[in-house]
Amino acid sequence: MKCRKILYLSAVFLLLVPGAVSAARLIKLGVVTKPGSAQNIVAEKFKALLEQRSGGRFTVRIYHSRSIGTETEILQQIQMNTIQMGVVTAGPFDTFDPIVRVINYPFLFRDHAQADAILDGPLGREILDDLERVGFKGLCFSENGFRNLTNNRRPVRSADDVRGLKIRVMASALHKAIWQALGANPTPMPWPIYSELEQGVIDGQENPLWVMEVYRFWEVQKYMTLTRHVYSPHIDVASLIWWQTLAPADREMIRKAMYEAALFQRRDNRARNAARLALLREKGMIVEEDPDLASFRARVTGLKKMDLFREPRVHALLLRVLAATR
Ligand code: EAX
Repeated sequence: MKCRKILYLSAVFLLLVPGAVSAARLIKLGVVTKPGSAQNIVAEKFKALLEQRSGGRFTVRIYHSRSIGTETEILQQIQMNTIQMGVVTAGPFDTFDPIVRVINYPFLFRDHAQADAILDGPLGREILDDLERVGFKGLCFSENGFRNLTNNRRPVRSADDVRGLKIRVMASALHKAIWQALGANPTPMPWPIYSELEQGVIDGQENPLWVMEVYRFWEVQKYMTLTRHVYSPHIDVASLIWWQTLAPADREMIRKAMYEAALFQRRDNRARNAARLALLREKGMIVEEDPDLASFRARVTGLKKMDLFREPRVHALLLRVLAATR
């Protein structure tokens, strides 16, 4: 009898409280790279934290390995809310909002500590908030990492050695301009690029050390130069349309889970770089650890005057970030 009453009361409660019985809310989250990649480590950590903390009210489904398209296509789907979240390299954002070029500026950050201080601080927040104008809720930054050049033609020690190399770049106007300024022949191409490297369609590419490890680039690239020319964050974003449907407490829970996932992944990524370098050498790559970076810097200083930064708000922010990192 008592039991029946409870059943009845809970049924009434469930009818009266909309959402109380709705199935767990499904969050579709896109990354372009495969399991084991920097983006996936963020995504998996986020999934574990959020599902546990929400007591299963949220379920995160990760789409990886280009199963829902390139990074540009993932961003388009987030804008439309056909998927809700993404961990996406900052590069391809620059065709959506040119403000992102500011953080992809070459030789901007001295080291990880400086990158963290700026990106986790008010300047980083301004960039994240600016993304609302193009339909993204910017949550925080995790990392791809400092990018390094690899190629199959010759050892690269100074910027002169780059001349004429056919280098794959991301779908980013700034990345293309950087390699043009360096004298290379930049070729925009979406990820992944293993077969293009293997077939010699391109001579080289640039990415952080984890990429060379996870995608076995020692099999298709001979020379690596630790150029660290761009510090490449991921921007961890949600669809603004979707975000606006969430209760404030859920927003807070999601934001915190993603930030903790980002902090976890940055630490994890950095801790493994020394071993990666050793592995790539052991596998036969020839590594230039101490290139003539002054020659690289000299070629890219003109970029801040380019059209890429002509919008006043973008230019103003670039100058402030340059001043803050000097
Ligand atoms: O993480 O396309 C690229 O070069 C990106 O760095 C890619 O997401 C690999």
